[in-house]
Amino acid sequence: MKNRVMIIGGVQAGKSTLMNALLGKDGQANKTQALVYDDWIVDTPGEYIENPMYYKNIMATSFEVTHVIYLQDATSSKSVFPPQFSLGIPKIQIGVITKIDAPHADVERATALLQNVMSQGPIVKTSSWQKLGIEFIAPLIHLNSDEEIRQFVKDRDSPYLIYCP
Ligand SMILES: Nc1nc2c(ncn2[C@@H]2O[C@H](COP(=O)(O)OP(=O)(O)O)[C@@H](O)[C@H]2O)c(=O)[nH]1
Ligand SMILES: [Mg+2]
Repeated sequence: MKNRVMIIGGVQAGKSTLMNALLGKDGQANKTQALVYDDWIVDTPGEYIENPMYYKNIMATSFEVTHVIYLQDATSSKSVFPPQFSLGIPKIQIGVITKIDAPHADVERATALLQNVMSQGPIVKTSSWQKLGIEFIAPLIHLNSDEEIRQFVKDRDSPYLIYCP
């Protein structure tokens, strides 16, 4: 299977804007009403994670990907994920924090929220608007083990990329 990532996160958290930034597409992201497949990324509607009725759609879609991005909005004080949600999806996990440029962004809070979702793994701190941190995401999707990812994070030595715990 070709390496591919599914992005999950709340409504308005910045998933589609991130997808466009990763694919080099500019302009406003439309409201995501259904799964959107483009090249190596699958974008999901925020409703999929906000309403447990749709968890089965997340599970079904996960069979089509090698990696999952758990996305946390830095401006939000709450997580849309149940605790340890990533344990239920046997795919390589990547945490992404969005909107770190925003005036009310709290990156430490977002990091703590993601650590309740993911047992371990990389966390990328990003701004799609200011193009911060996003350059690390495509290379991470090419790596096929947590060990390689841990080494990648160590080698980059960047404030925008950490490995947890
Ligand atoms: N400050 C800031 N706002 C962003 C960023 N990325 C997205 N947004 C805004 O957040 C809102 C939701 O974005 P969208 O990508 O549609 O979220 P989605 O529902 O998760 O797909 C929009 O108003 C975006 O312009 C960012 O990097 N910084
Ligand atoms: Mg969207």
